[in-house]
Amino acid sequence: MTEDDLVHPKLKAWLKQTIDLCGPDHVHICDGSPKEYATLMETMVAKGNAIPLPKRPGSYLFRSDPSDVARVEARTFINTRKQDDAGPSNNWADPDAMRATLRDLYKDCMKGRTLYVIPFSMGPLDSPLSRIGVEITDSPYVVVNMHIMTRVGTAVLQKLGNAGAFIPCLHSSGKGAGNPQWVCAPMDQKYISHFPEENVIASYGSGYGGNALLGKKCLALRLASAMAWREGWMAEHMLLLRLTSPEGKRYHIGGAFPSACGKTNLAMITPTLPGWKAECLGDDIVWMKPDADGRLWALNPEAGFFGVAPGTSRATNPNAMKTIEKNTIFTNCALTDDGDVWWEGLDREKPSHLTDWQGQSWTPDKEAPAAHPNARFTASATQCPILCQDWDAPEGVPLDAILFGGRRAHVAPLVTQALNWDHGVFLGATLASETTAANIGAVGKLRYDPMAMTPFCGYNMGDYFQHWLTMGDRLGTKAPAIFYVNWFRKGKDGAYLWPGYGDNCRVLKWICDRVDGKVGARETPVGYLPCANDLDLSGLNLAPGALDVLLDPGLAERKEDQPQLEAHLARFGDRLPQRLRQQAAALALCLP
Ligand code: O2Y
Ligand code: MN
Repeated sequence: MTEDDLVHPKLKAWLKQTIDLCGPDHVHICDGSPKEYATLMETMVAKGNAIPLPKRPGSYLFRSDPSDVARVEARTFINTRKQDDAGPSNNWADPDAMRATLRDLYKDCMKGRTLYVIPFSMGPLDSPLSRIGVEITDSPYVVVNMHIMTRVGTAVLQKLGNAGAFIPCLHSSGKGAGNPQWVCAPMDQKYISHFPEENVIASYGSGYGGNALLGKKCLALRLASAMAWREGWMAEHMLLLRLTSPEGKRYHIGGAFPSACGKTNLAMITPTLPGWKAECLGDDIVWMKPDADGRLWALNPEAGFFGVAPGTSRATNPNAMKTIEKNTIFTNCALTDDGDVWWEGLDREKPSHLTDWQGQSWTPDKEAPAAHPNARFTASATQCPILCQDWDAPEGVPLDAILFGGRRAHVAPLVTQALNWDHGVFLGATLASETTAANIGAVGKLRYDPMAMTPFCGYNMGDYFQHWLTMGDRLGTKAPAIFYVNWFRKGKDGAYLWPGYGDNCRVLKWICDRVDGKVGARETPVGYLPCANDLDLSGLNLAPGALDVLLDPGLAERKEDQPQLEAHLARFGDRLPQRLRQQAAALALCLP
C-alpha cells in the first residue's frame, strides 16, 4: 500500500503535511502482517540493532542509548489553552508555543530514514469503546512493539473508512547524532506532548517505551482520560482480572497501583487457595463505561504487556515467565553467553559471565546491575497462559470491585473496604506509596499518587476527582465496591508481615465475600476491616502477632501523615471537590 491508496482525506492530508515537514527518504504504510514484522526484524538484525535469542524462538534483544531508558515525566507536557486546565500534576505549555518548538525540531528530522504509518486500534476493532490512532514514526523498533501492544494494520484503515475519527500521533526518535544503534535527542530536546483539546499527540527525541509507543500512556491514558471526562466514561491506570470461586461464581476486579507495587504480578496471580482460579484481562490500563444495565463495564485497550523484567521470576510470576518464552522483544536486559536474556531477580545464582545492557562484559563482582532496572519485555497478551477468553470481548466485563494500593511499611492495613463511594474516591485520591530503588529519588520517601494516575491524568486532577464522584452518583447502588490494599506492611524487625504473591488471593477472597455480603466487617474511620476469622489463612504460617498488625487501622501513625496529606490535597486548590474536603475533615476528627 502507498500514500495514494489511502482513502481518508484527513489522514492523507496529515500524512502529506508530515512528509513535507519531516522529509523522510521513504514512506511505509503498515499492514500489521507477520511478514511485515519479520522483515523489519530481519533489517534490524542486519544493522545490529536487534540480537536474535536462540533460546527463545522469535525473540530479540535491543539495547537503548544509556540516556534513553524510561518515561521522562519532566519532559511530558499537557498543552491546554489555560494552564489551570492541565492542573498542578502536569507540566504545562501553551499549545501554540509548543507547536512552534516542535515544528523546528521535526523539520527534516527523518532525512535518510523511512517514515512508518501505523494505523492502530486501542481496544478490539468491534468494540464501541475502542479508539483509533495513527502513529507516524521513524523508528522500526516502535513499529514492531506497536504490532504487539496494539491492533495494527489494514483492518484498522478499513474500519476508519473515509470519514472515521482518528487520533494523530507523531513520533520521531530525534536528530541525535551520537549512537547509530539507538537514535535519540538530548534530554532538553525531548518532548512528549499532548493536546487534549485537539486530540493530538506529538513526541520527539525518545525512542523508549511510554515516550514512543504512543498508544499506551499517551493515548490510552493521558488523552483518553480527558476524552472520558468529556464523554462520561473512565480511563484508568489499572490491572484487570477475573477471579472464579470454587462454586464457579465470577468476579471482575480492577486495581490501581503505582509502579513497584507488583501490578503485573497481581494481574497474573496464581491463587494458593484450593479451587480459586484467576484469569488475566490486562496489567496496566482499563477503560470503563456505565452500560444500559447501570453497571460499570471494563475493557483493557491494549493487546500486549510491556512489563518490567528485573524481579520477574518463576517464583514471583510464573505466568509472566511463560508469556515471554517466545516471540518476545526484550529491551535493556543482559545477554547470557549461550544467547538467552538475564536480569536481576531472575534466579538466585548470578551467571559467571554476561554481556550487560550496555553491551559490556559483566561478571558478578561488578557493582552495577547487568540489566537496566527498567529493562522491559514486550509480549502478546495471547501468550499469557491464564489469559481470560473474554479479554477481547467488545463489551468488556462487568466490574465488581476496584482496588487501590500502595507500598506502606506502616500505616495502611492489609485491606480495608471503603465506607461508601465518596470514601473510596478519597482513598484513591490519597493513595500513597513509599519509593523503592526501582523509583527515581530517595528510597522510602512517601509519594502521593492519586489513583496511580499522577503521571497519566491528561487534565486537572481536581476535575478528575470530581469526575470519579459524578460517576459514583451515576452508578448508585450498582457501583463496584472500593477497597484499599497494602501487601507491604512490615513488623518491628523490618520483615514483611504478609507473604504476598499467590497468597494475595486470600484478600481477594474476602473482597469477593464482601461484594456478596457474605461476611461482616469491623467499621473503623479508615474503612471496613476484616474480622480476623473472616480471612482464609488456612495453611499459612503468619508470624505470631502479625495479623493484629496487618489489621490495625494505624490511626496513631496516620496522625503523623496528616501534614503531608493536607499539603497534598491543598495542591488542588479550589478544584478539590467539597465532598473530598468533607472526607478529609471526617478522618481528621477521628485521629487521636
Ligand atoms: O519506562 C517506560 O517507558 C515504561 S513505563 C510503563 C510501562 C508499562 C506499564 N506501566 C508503565 C508505567 O510507568 O506505569
Ligand atoms: Mn503503568
